[in-house]
Amino acid sequence: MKKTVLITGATSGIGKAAAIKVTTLGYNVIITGRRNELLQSLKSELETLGVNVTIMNFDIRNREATIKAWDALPCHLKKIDILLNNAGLAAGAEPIDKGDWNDWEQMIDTNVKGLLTMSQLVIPGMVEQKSGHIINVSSVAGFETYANGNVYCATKHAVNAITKGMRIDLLPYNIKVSSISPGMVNTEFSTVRYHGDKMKADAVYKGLTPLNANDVADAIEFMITRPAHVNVNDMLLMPTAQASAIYNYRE
Ligand code: NDP
Ligand code: 8X3
Repeated sequence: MKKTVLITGATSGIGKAAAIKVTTLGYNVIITGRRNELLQSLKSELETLGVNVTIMNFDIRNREATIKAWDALPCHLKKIDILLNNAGLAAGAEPIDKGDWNDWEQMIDTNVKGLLTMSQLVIPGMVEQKSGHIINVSSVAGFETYANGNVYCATKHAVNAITKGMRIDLLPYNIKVSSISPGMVNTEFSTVRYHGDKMKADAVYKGLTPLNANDVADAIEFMITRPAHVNVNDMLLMPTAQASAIYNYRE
């Protein structure tokens, strides 16, 4: 029987690349996000590979909507083998004294509370079946705090703490818990961070070659294809031109 992967935030970037990757590997997939038209077109694309694709269309900040979407799944689809907690964003890049409360709330509600809501829905099934793999998308920002990164970095530090806590608490149930922590990846991330300002977003990647979403999907493939007794705790994946959150080399 094909295994099922649930990916939050599959409408673009890393989540979309991961959805394409896992379906190519033969997994069935549940894809989530707010932009339903993008979910529909991805579903049509992936179904040509002969796998089952299910859409869950909700805003992960809305706990009730997330629970409702989960409850609407047929029972057999609630048996999740791999949960990729990917939905997330940075909103704004301001010093702490100038930050926007709405941006802060959006990041905390998506990156931390959304991840917890989805995990809380999926974990009981994994505990019951005594198997599963949770992969949380963290960031280099989960290890380092950089200027104007304050709250975004805090959310990814929280993701790292939650990942470690999950790994400990789920030990008796044969559930693998990993995180993947990329540096710069050229997705919609920077456009979202700068509220649609393309000039600012493009400047992030100027003069260097960032990772692309498929590079991250390749790393996720490595994680999910290890033997049963091997867990990748974390993978810090950087562009060659980025030594840390702060040190880059630009031509
Ligand atoms: P994208 O903006 O391309 O993708 C973000 C995804 O998250 C989209 O599918 C979006 O779907 C979904 N999402 C965002 N907010 C919500 C919400 N409220 N409800 C449901 N879904 C939501 O960025 P990336 O692919 O780069 O980001 C994916 C993850 O990778 C994030 O957690 C990010 O923090 C992390 N990351 C990114 C890095 C980068 O440099 N790009 C580096 C390190 C980590 P929709 O808008 O349709 O709801
Ligand atoms: C995204 C990478 O360096 O902008 O998590 O924080 S960074």
